[in-house]
Amino acid sequence: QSNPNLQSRGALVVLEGLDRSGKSSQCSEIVSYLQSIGLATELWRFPDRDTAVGKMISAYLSNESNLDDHTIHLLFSANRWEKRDKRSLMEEKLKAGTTLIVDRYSYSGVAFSSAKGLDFNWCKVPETGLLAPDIVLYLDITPEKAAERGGYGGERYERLDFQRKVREKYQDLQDASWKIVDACLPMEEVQKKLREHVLELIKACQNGKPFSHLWL
Ligand code: T5A
Ligand code: NA
Repeated sequence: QSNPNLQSRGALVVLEGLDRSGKSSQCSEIVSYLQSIGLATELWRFPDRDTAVGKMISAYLSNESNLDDHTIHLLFSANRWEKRDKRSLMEEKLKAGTTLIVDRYSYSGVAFSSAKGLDFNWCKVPETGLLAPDIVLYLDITPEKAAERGGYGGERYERLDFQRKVREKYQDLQDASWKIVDACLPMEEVQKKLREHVLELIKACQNGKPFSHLWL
């Protein structure tokens, strides 16, 4: 806090969880809330389906195309690296004081691909060197509960047996930056817990918190 080399910056917040755990709903809630109290905030999401790579990912997820497991893994990773293109846009935004709320990140990349049977450590390698989130808010739900929510079954990974494996892999990825939040609570209660974590973190980042990179 007293170190003059530490510049005030925005926070890098990642939401993770199984399909239908409530990530997208909660991300937009947090963004609106933070903006409403005057904090510069942006919503990011991965996959970003709008880029050239993102369009390939989107076709794969909706079963319009088939790709080898390694290939799609690297595309998901490339989709994160392309947002880094020469300079780190993410880092620039954060340094300018903007907080980023990110719907899925490298943890999804590793959890989903390793759940298919790819080597866990191999899956982590292409993510190495990306900016590490200041916090990972994991929306915890059983695959059975998640499946009871609307619209399940449309995309490639939305199967119970598969989501069970993904949940195990997520458990293997947990580190000190993770906060586990019960995603089965009513939405407002989930939001309250997320806000508390995020506000505390933003304060720390305003006082200057060093950046770190995956996978530390
Ligand atoms: N993937 C992703 C990889 O394999 N590798 C990678 O590197 C990355 C980044 C697409 C897929 O890609 C995989 C993971 C995914 O399978 P996506 O586009 O983010 O990822 O799609 P989903 O995660 O499937 O997004 P969903 O829209 O299904 O889930 P969300 O965002 O978690 O849930 P949300 O907010 O849309 O809510 C789902 C429903 O639940 C209700 C909501 O109203 C909504 O109807 N709900 C609640 N109901 C009761 N109580 C609560 N607390 C609720 N919260 C939400
Ligand atoms: Na989503």
